[in-house]
Amino acid sequence: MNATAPMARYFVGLGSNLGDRLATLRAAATELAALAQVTLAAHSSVWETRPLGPGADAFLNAAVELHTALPAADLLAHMLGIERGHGRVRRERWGDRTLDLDLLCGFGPNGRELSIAAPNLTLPHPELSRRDFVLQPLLDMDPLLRVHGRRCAELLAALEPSQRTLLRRLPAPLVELTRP
Ligand code: A4P
Ligand code: MG
Repeated sequence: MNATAPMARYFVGLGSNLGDRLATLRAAATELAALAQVTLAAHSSVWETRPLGPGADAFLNAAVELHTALPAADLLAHMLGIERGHGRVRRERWGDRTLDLDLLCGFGPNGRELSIAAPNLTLPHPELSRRDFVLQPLLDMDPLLRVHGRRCAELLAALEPSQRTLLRRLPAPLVELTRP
């Protein structure tokens, strides 16, 4: 990679409600961090959440901040590869899943929010502002983050009780800190 290539900031949501959910989220975070030309800059807490939609079992949700010069479409392609590696089979929309990786939002090297409306990629993620299980992890990493020009803290505070899914913050971190 060109060391001077301009970096964008991307936020990726992780979700799992099948199998060993924490092990899956941790493996996915490690695999995202190991992608060529990608740096893991921050990670949220892990949250247990009530399933929104037809899913039967509680989810674990988290998010990470990645810095990269890759275009958003290339990052999404890598994310879909990681999902497939965890046995993700696409069945019903919003249904149960071993691993779901969503590209939540991104900011260009100038700090400006990226807005994309391509057939296979919408950015910011269209459901972001209605989901506490992505807004809260985003706030864990950056309490001042703004999406669609609005503070995530405001979007979270505006959610109706029926939209709220957060059950508890896990004491276990998503990524173990390695001490020198
Ligand atoms: N795609 C377009 N834009 C994006 C983007 N910003 N990020 C396309 C990721 N993918 C994007 O995705 C279908 C296609 O969307 C991809 O191939 C990509 O090209 P998918 O993951 O197969 O579809 P899905 O996940 O079944 O549906 P959808 O609508 O993406 O569901 P979500 O939004 O992922 O929600 N409840 C709790 N508590 N926690 C959860 O994590 N997750 C869902 C699924 C439902 N309920 C939940 C949770
Ligand atoms: Mg998805």
